Amino acid sequence: MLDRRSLLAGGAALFATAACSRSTSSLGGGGANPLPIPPLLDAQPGRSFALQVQSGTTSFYPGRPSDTLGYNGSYLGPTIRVRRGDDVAVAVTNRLKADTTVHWHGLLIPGELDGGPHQIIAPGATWRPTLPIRQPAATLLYHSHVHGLTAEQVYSGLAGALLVTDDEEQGLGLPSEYGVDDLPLLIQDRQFENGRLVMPGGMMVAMQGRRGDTTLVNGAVNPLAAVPNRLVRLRLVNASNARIYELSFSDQRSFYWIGTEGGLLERAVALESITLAPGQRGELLVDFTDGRPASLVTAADTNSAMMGGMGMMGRGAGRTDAAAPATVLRFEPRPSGQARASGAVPTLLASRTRPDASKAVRRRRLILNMGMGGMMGSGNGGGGLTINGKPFDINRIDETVKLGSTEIWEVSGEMMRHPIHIHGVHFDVLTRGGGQPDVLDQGPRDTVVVKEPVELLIRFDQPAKSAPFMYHCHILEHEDNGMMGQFSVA
Ligand SMILES: [Cu+2]
Repeated sequence: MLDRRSLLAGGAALFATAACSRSTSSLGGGGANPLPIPPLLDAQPGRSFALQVQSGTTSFYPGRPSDTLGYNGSYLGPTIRVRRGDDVAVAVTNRLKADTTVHWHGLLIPGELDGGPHQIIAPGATWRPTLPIRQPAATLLYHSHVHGLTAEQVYSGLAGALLVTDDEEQGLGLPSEYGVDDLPLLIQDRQFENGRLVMPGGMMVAMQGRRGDTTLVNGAVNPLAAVPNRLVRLRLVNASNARIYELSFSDQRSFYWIGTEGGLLERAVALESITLAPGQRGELLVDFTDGRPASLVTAADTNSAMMGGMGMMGRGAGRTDAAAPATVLRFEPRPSGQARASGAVPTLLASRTRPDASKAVRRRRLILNMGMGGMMGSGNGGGGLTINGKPFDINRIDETVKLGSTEIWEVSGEMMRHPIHIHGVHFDVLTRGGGQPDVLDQGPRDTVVVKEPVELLIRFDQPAKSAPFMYHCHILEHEDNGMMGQFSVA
């Protein structure tokens, strides 16, 4: 049996050492690992930050090192914080033996700064974009987006959280002590064999996306978060390759949903569960003042292109339990010693000007195809994974959009649920399946799940002329195998 007592023996200790105010020695909890808090890389003082893309080893289980990738560390990366209004000078150095890119997922910046497949960073090279931060406070993420290797590089660890802050957000009195009552939570599923990370492959992976039977938060298995017994802000980031989580608390407590990919909602929404697809983020306020422990749990993974579910078909790694319900993160509230003056949830969070549907000048339709070719589509030449029947071609611009215009994109997906992500924009969900959007569709978005057609109202305010923007399925194996297109904005 694996000894899960402590993560500290392994290479992931670099995160734990950065957990500053959290005492790791105070965490008992019978086999749990203290939730690692990624180091905070605050770009505000110098309006700059640097990332080293590197390989290393990480012991998810003590004494069982796995080969992994990370930014400024062996697995995942620091939490980068930038401020609205700043121009942030970035240096990303690639210490890998392979090409990589760093995509600023959700940042509204011109195409040549986006970090997509066109901004390759060769081994040994340094990429130096300057990022103009001009959008409201939000929880974003950054990750590899080198075409054909995105899924493998993200699975190996190339992802991190990117926070945008501004005066309006800071004036709300939301929980804001990083790592204490304001927690970034990167949720991932991974497959282990004998305690070592393995990368499932084969036809099922190409078809369904790479999934695993173990849930990690911030790189820790079986994590436990000690939180103050007050209102706590959770910044959920689905950094998984393919799994859609249906998240709730083990004691069915309700919580407030306050933010989407694009930033804060206009009003907090009381919920008991929330769905989070790969690439999506959700900010929650959870009240721990009663001091009672609770677990964030996920329902079974039902997103499958196969009749009868994944378990019938076996899996690349020979496991059939990756779709099971799982505990994601346990919380243990502790007396915080300081009574928080304003523990209340603000009624109004943000005001925003929504795009006007009557201003839409054009309608486009995207169908995320799997076809029967998807059955054979294990990589190149299978042909089933496309958008509108066309597999991704980096030399083809699929759509040309006028800068400053508003459009309606109708997007649907075949055979299973697909998270569509569009670079360089935020959008609103106008309709879903021909009717009203779901409660969970509201707010400014950059990634939404489609199967039934959804109508997205999009304003294109960022130029993409010298390099195009991408739109793609955020099941990374679908994206790598062709379910991606590109558009210019000029
Ligand atoms: Cu897909």
